[in-house]
Amino acid sequence: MIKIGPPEMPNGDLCWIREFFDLSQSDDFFQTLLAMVQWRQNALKRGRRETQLPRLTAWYGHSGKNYSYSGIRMKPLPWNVPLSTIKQAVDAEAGVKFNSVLLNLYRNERDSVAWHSDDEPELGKNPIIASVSFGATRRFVLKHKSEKRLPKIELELSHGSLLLMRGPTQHHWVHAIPKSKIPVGPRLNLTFRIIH
Ligand SMILES: O=C(O)CCC(=O)C(=O)O
Ligand SMILES: [Mn+2]
Repeated sequence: MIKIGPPEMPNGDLCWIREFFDLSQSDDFFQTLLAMVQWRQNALKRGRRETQLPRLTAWYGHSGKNYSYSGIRMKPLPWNVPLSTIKQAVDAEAGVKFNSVLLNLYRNERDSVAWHSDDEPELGKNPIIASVSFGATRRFVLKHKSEKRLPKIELELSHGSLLLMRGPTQHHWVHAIPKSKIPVGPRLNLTFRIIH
């Protein structure tokens, strides 16, 4: 377990467990979720222009826990067995009960997520976010919103890893998965959240 916080990461609180799920469990979850999840291609609307998100997404959770980001409204699909199993393990580690999960499928090196923080109002103040990764390793980068001189923090989020982001992290830091310059296979990421 690697903990990252002040002074290396002012206003941040990360806890990273690289082999949270073992290899055979991770292989299993990866294959099952790739096939079973109802992946969608969402688009961002800016005026009359629509831009497709550079990844596929899905939203699962307790019924009624709707989620909106960048103008996209998502109604949750009901929990399935692999997602509930992962949720149980993540809840136990984080010491909370998550009620929803946003899934991202990065099909190859060209898929990405742009700089943002998970700070939608329905997540409340100082939200805890639990991020589970399966498949190809991708670089996850964090940068401070106002202290531009602070170095970026980079983590190689690998197959079966769990990253907890807590406390004021979302208020002070943005994060991204940049496109990769070298070819990579598919990667799945699950961010468990508590919608109030
Ligand atoms: O894929 C990741 O590791 C991060 C995804 C993410 O930041 C998000 O869905 O909000
Ligand atoms: Mn995020």
